Amino acid sequence: MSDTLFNVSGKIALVTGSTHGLGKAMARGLGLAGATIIINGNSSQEKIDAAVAEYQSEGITAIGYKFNVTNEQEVITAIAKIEAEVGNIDILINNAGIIKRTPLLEMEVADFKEVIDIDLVSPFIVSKHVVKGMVLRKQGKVINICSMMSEIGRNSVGAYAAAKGGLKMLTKNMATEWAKYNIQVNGIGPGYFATKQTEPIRVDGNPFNEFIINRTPAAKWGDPNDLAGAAIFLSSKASDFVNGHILYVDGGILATIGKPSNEE
Ligand code: GCO
Repeated sequence: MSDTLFNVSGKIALVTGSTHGLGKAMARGLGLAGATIIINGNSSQEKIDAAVAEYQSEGITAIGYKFNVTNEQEVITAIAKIEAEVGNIDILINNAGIIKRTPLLEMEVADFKEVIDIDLVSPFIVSKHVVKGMVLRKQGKVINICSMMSEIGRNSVGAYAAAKGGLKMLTKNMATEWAKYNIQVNGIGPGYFATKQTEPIRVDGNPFNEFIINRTPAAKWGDPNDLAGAAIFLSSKASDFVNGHILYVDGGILATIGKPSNEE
């Protein structure tokens, strides 16, 4: 029974920003579960090729496409190409994102806008063009990668928090508009994970490292592979009546106010 419920084999999943980090871990999880993975990145073809080779070495069917998720024309062209060369996209994970850690009073408007553009506007652009096909087929799954910062703030990440808070509401609105086409739109809200993006705040000796471990009931940084289960659930039949939900995978951070550092 659960075999069919959580089955994603044969499905085609586009994961934006999947050459590294959380996107890669989620794409890998779906790939190991039998989905065909469309890898996307925008930095270089070499990086995409290297990621594709890595996925393939694990027996995953993966194909790479380089395009800029903030450029609507590039997105339209890439999606048409993917659909012609690989097939219809069943699952879209809007994962590509950046962070700039700059206090608001010191932040340039251009930098603020760049974060909003990549983290909030691009999920709109990519979804708009992928979902058109899903509407025709009356079936689809969209997962927007949110954040702890969809719910709470933190010094220096104002633009990112504004984008991720917006992405939570965009998720709810997409769910509202598209549920009638049998398209489920949900979010995953990762807590603090050990990735390259968090490396600068995770290094030993940085007080933030100890702070996060103390702040997280599970008392550790997450392993990116811990996101695979949530990605599979929200990509499969098991979530067919789950709409507009943000599934936080955070070791319990949002469940608690935290504790003083001298408390076990
Ligand atoms: C930060 C982090 C964020 C978090 C993440 C929490 O500086 O606060 O780097 O990116 O890792 O988004 O959900």
